[in-house]
Amino acid sequence: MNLTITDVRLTPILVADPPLLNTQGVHQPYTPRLIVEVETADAVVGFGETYGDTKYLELARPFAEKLIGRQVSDLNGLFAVADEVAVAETRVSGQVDVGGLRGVQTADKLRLSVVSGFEVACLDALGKALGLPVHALLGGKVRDAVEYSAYLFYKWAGHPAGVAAEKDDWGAALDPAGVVAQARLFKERYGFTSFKLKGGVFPPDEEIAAVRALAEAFPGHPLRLDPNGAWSVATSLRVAEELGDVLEYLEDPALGTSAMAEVAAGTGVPLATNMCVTTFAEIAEAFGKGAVQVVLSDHHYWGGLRNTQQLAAICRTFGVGVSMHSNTHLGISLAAMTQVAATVPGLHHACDSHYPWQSEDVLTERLVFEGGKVAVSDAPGLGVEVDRERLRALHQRWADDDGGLRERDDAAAMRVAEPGWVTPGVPRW
Ligand code: GKR
Ligand code: MG
Repeated sequence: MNLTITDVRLTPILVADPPLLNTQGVHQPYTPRLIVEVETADAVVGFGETYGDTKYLELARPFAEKLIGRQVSDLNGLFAVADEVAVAETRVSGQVDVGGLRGVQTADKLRLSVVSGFEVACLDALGKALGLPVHALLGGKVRDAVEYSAYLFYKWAGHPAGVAAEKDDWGAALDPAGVVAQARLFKERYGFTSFKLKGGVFPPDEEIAAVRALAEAFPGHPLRLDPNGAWSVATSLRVAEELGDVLEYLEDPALGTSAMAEVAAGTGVPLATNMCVTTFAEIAEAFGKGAVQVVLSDHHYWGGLRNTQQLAAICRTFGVGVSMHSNTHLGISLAAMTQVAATVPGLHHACDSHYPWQSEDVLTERLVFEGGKVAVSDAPGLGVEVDRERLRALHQRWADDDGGLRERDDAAAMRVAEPGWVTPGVPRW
């Protein structure tokens, strides 16, 4: 068996995304993703997926070149490659951005997001070469299915008139009744039994009413609300007080570790985050201050599946829960999330996934949620097959784009409907 990497292919794509609202704006009609392929000397091909904006692509290109001649089994070596590439790539050598819905964006996080795409592709290829599922390469599964939660969004019925977009059949959800109707559809279509509402869109009282309506419609089901740090400490505490009896957890109510710690000190409602603990460097302060009770890992920005396992071990050690964050992603990433989640002991909260919102995929067969769960594949690698024609078509859309869709920008998308829109300051309420 020859595990030497002989070719690496990067395919940026644009995939359809419905008009989902968040505190920064609205999703664009198409969103970028990057599909990574590594091929071995034995012609085994492994697939990975990561964020697809230009800054990721620019880092992935020199990274890809450096992988030729290395072994797909050399997963630790990927981090050294990332360091070499980043040193050469001066544009990402400092702080990249302090905002965003996924916490502070540092050069380190950008690098790790790129590593994750290659790590998953290498694991997929290695598994296929050895005839083993990825979960076996990660130490073996401790469950046969992984539970996901319905990811509810306030949304418009469609993208603004005149904007090229795919249609979706979810309808609008702009008030409590709309949110409940959406939740019913999620339950009907996928069997989800826990529900998360993306908040930070409307004044807190309206979102409290929506969660109350969910609690009435689905008594006893786990509920979460995530305003992406849009609230002050006082507002967060008021919402926690009002919804404490029905929330499984409150996700990133306020921005930053200090504010989260203040909220945590004032409420018994557990706090989850995918914004203030997004790198290993952020753990000590947040855990030391008791700022979060559940960390939502995103294997993309934590640097892959093995780093996700390490994060889970640290959380376990400190008595902090772990689950998974999701951003617009396709089936390759859902398969990767499912494989690693299958290996994590003590996964007590259903993972997030945007996948139901993505009507397009690059797989020959979409992954299926049954009873809100994805079965853990025991097939070699990730257990998914890529449809080359779909991949080509979605890449063509990316290649043809001249409208700025290659960078996800929710505020710019909102300005199409509301020309005066600026990203709201924080706290917004
Ligand atoms: O896609 O609108 C969105 C989400 O708000 C996403 O950007 C967040 O990163 O899903 C994420 C979250 O849980 O915060
Ligand atoms: Mg979140």
